[in-house]
Amino acid sequence: MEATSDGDRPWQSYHTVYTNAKAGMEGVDKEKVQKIIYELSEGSKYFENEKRKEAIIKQKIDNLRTHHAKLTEKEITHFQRIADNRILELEASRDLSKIWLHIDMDAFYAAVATLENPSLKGKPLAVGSMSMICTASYEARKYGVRAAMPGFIACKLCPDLIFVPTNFEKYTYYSELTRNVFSKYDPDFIATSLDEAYLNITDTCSQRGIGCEEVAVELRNTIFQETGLTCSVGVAPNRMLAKVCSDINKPNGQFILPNDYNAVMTFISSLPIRKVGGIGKVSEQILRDVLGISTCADMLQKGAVLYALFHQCSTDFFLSVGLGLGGTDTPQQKMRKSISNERTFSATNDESILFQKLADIAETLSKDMQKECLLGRTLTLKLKTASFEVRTRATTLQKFVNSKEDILIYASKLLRAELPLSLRLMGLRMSHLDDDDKHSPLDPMQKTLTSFLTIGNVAPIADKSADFDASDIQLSVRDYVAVSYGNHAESLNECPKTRNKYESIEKISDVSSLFDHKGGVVASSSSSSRIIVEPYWVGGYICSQCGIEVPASFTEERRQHLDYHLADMLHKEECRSLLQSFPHKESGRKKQKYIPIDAFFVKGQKRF
Ligand code: DCP
Ligand code: MG
Repeated sequence: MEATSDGDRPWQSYHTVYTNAKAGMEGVDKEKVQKIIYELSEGSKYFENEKRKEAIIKQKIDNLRTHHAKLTEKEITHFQRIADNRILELEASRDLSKIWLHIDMDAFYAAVATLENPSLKGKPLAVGSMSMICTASYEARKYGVRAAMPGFIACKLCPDLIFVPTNFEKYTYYSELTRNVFSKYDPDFIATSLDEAYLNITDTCSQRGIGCEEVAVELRNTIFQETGLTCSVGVAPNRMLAKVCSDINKPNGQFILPNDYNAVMTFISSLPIRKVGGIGKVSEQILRDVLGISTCADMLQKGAVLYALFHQCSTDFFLSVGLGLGGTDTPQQKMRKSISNERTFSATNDESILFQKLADIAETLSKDMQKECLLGRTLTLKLKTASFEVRTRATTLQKFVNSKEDILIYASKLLRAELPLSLRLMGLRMSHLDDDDKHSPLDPMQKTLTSFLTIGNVAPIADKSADFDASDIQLSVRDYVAVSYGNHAESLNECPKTRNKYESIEKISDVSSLFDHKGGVVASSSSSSRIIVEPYWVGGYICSQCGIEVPASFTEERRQHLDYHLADMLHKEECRSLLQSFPHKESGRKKQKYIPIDAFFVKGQKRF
């Protein structure tokens, strides 16, 4: 933001999520929008939070620049060799045999509102309220109005703006209609939100002997016939590229990137990094300001320095972006098994209100779980404070649960440990799920204990890939990560959002959370005897803990997956301490310090 360094035009560097261009905002007078947003938000908590984040990022950029400047020729040569080898390996993994289609409904909530009330057609429309809007029609976007923007700012940008309230029943209804169509083209389609999905259309194309272009046109027509809504489609050899492509001809358009090496490399050579899912505002800023990287192709040129400055899994991701690689296999269904519900509301520190809201969320979550016959064992509480800091706290239960009462007991315990606090969002997520007919409630505890006894210490191996001390940047990045989640769809005003097991993520957020990994020891259970290292993504997509693959763009999936492992680690700590009371089982082991599980939920302690 650097608001003070720009003299009489401080808004010029005031880049917020509101000033990011979305489809349909190409001709917008960016400076005018920035000025209005700056003036209206100056002094607000949002403004303060943006300043705080900016200071953290600036510090990180300075540290990285210093580190960059200190790199010796020998180090550069060393990292260049690593980068060259990795590029060869990544290239060898290129799979051009699959055809992926990404579909994204156009101005979804606004389009549904217009369908229900045709008099709104062609008018500047915002869905939401004065405090927050969820989306805007393309007519409104011309004025700079966009999702996640407070309504009062939107009004200033577009005085004729019409507001309509949200209607989640309707969105779910239309979303179901679209999913019925998707399943005809790919029964294993991956829905990433109510209005977006990835379809592997390889089989459809070959079985029907038609090209992907024809499939895309037919699919869009069918969606329109079934729903009356338009959508945009991108087709490419992998999901990363397909998503980029679906945005190119929005609204009501499509873009096909052929399954051809030269076509992919040409496409990627001038693609701005920001267009790639997982590279958000912060990643873009860091890569640009530290290394002068602006296009995907630049990533390949800077491979050595990337390896020198960032953790291997981050750099692997960057290089794969530079090569135009992305997910081509359908992730295992198991990975999408988590269920959550969250609400945004006007910030309050009234504990009775907060506990009432928590009870409401627990009730919705419980109902959704029961509807899907799911039981869960890892409960995560997500909080967004009045100052926009996001915290997550997780606990692993001794048994699988899905009743409101059970969920509320543990959720309340997690919340109580954080209070007093003024909050604007709360959410509950249940992961580590199972079908309720598969296990008796006591099974998991038994299973964990047994596996511990047979496998022994399962702490993952610390990353030793780097002889680089990242301690200088680690703290600031951790802080940033804690505040960075949720720029996106979490800004709804009092609107419940339940994701089911088929909805893996709402939106892609920033891969900058990966930056923090060099030397990424996060939880030290006992400083002398044992170190727990947070699992990380080997090669950018393989979990270091269990080997399961989750593509980089599945940010929410990854978060849930890591939550699960972290909670599991904590649970194993408990088991380990229990075992210490049986010396004959522990002979030959070093004494472990018992860390009560509650210690990890102490106020202010961040695990993410
Ligand atoms: N949404 C939200 N809050 C956000 C972003 C989105 O509530 N910050 C909701 C409203 C959108 C829906 O999710 O209608 C789909 O999000 P998209 O990002 O796909 O946006 P749209 O479908 O509205 O527009 P586009 O045509 O750009 O896809
Ligand atoms: Mg959309």
